[in-house]
Amino acid sequence: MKKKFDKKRIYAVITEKFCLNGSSINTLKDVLKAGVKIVQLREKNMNRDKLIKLAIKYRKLTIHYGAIFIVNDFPDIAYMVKADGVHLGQDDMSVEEVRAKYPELIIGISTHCMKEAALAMKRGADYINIGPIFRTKTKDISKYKQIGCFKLKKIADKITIPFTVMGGIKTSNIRKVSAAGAEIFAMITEITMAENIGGRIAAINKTIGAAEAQNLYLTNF
Ligand code: 3NM
Repeated sequence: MKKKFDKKRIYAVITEKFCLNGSSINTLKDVLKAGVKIVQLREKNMNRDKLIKLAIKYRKLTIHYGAIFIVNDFPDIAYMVKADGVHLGQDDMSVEEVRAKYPELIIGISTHCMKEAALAMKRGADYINIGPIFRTKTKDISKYKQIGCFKLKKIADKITIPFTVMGGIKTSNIRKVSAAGAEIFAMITEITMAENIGGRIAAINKTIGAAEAQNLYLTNF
């Protein structure tokens, strides 16, 4: 049955070349042991057989730890390894096509402005990512404007499906992003380049908890 993509706070996106320890699987293990409940396998240039083998390992481990598993870019691989979902870019197969072919998959899509976000909602995405919020060296974002927290709030207010935020999200800016309406934080390097992944995730969780408490206080004030 299709899983619900709901509030899970941390969305860890793993690309092996950004793993400080050099291993996607060891990074995944640390992330899952630390309690993260959504992970994405993001490998744009990996040999297909290698990616499938890696995705099968991801599936086994994520089931063991009760985490949602999303595959970036490849709906066929997501389906083949029984992942929970697929994350699409603006240039990938459309939401409608993926939905028709693989109705069981959660479908997420990257969006970079209100217009793309509105279109993704209209097309029936299960969740969207909004980004890049801040500067990041992890992906070439030169064709996109950084969204920043002011604009994020405007977009967030109009979104009626779950959304994640990405691009330069760090423990140090989570409070600001949370105050702008974000509830699920997608991160690559803040997690995968940490020397102590478990410790970093504990710190992120603590920061999100404090930010949520502060937001609640301000709304009830
Ligand atoms: N997508 P980091 S930003 C993969 O805005 C990706 O769509 C983005 O990496 C988008 O957490 C991004 O290390 C890179 O900044 C995020």
